[in-house]
Amino acid sequence: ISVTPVDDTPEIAEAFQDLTVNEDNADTVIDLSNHFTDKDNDNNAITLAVLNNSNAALISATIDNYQLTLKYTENHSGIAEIIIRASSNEKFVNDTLNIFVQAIDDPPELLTPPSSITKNEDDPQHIVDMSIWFTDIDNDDAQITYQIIQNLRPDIVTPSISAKQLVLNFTENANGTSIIQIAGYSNGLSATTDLSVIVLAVNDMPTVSNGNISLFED
Ligand SMILES: [Ca+2]
Ligand SMILES: [Ca+2]
Ligand SMILES: [Ca+2]
Ligand SMILES: [Ca+2]
Repeated sequence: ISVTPVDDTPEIAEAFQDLTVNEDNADTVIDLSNHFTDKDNDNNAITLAVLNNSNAALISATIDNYQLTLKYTENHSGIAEIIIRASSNEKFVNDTLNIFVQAIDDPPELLTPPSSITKNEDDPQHIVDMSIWFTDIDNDDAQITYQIIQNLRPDIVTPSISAKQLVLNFTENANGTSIIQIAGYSNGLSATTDLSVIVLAVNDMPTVSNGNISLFED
């Protein structure tokens, strides 16, 4: 009687559990050195490979020395299915890892800081477009709303907001420098920026306060 040795396929020793992480999570490293077994040989004779990654735009999956490393694409969320193949002496088994990356609402960010504004005393109303100041990675920037947080010199300039416009009205005969702090809000989160408003003094023409003007006679 001759007994022909049978090469058994490798097996999954401990199946993957679903993995849930947040957007922009640090890399996940999973030790796979005992994830698969083979009756015929030691685990270190098993070779591992990423057979398929259903969402490479979301996650990169690499295996080095039985360590599976998952890297998450910045500001991306969604689902990926990673299939790992364990091969041993030309036989193989696959295991599937489901990964759920949950979206996180990022606060808006300052995109284009406003340039300072220099005006002359008694200049007419000035309007500033704020629509390019802030950006939000999660949604259209058109959804950002604005609020005046602080005005350093209300005695020289009065700011008000109309949609995405900052309206500046200047106080008569007042000059100096004000700093106006503006917040951009997106879905309850905010960023702020400062706008410098410089009002230059202008020498007013002398005015006649009563009808009596004394002129020198020669
Ligand atoms: Ca085997
Ligand atoms: Ca993010
Ligand atoms: Ca986000
Ligand atoms: Ca956001």
